[in-house]
Amino acid sequence: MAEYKRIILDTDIGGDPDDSVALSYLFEAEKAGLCRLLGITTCSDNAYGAACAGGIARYYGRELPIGQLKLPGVDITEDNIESYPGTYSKPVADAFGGKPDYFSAPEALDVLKRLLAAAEAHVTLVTIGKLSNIRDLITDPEGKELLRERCAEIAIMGGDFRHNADVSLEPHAEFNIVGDIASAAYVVENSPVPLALSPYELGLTILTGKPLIEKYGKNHPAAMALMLNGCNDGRSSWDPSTALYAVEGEAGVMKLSEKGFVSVRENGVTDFKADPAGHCRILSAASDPQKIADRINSYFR
Ligand SMILES: [Ca+2]
Repeated sequence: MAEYKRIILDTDIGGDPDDSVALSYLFEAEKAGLCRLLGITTCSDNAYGAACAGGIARYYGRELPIGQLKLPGVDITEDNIESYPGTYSKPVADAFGGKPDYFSAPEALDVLKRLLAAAEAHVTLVTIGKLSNIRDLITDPEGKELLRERCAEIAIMGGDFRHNADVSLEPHAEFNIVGDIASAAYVVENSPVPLALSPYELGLTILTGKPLIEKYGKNHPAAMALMLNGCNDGRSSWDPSTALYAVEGEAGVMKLSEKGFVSVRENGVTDFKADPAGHCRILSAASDPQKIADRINSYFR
């Protein structure tokens, strides 16, 4: 039997709908025998991230550990939880019976450590939100050791490096980096395992998810997420491209840069400097970027 990729996903699901498309791709790839999704953690700025991810898992007939980052400094109770809904996470969780809820969900860091400790072979960690949970994992001595032992690579949706190639461009600070600049800076500097970064410019112009809308309408959780956000032609593929790389590698449609170091400025702008001693590489399209979207969408038809 061909070896499959073991995947752990950390996601800020509930805001931008491309997380829901990425998660659906992972479950479709799992059905195709390409990977096994071991568990999910959320770093969402809403209180329904875990339940939303659980709704998508339930749609695909899967039960798996799901952890939620309990929002630091925020005391969410039954009385104020409606103030933290996210744009689509609550409707998707409600419609698809998503569990666990915010109160019963285990802490994301505990789930990450438990999943790594139980992994039978090397896993690929995929992050498609801010890097808060990953910093927590690396600053935890046991977590850092588990990463070193059990994780082959972290695939990160984050950064924007266009100004490094064309110095006339104004640098753009990317959303996932800006969401927690200190954590992003810490992770790119201190990760004990190699990093592959899928930058803003890779997924920006290519849309995925439309076949789910055409085939299922609101009967599919990711299609529902897209429709609730007005993305009836699909959504930019930042997160799905990162998931595709984690499962299938360059897949003939992407290519990795040479090795180097990524740094994060105080304002969230990212820079890449090629260096054979570096542990970071940057993804780009191998040829026509549309081929990346076509490959992801092919699982949804
Ligand atoms: Ca995301």
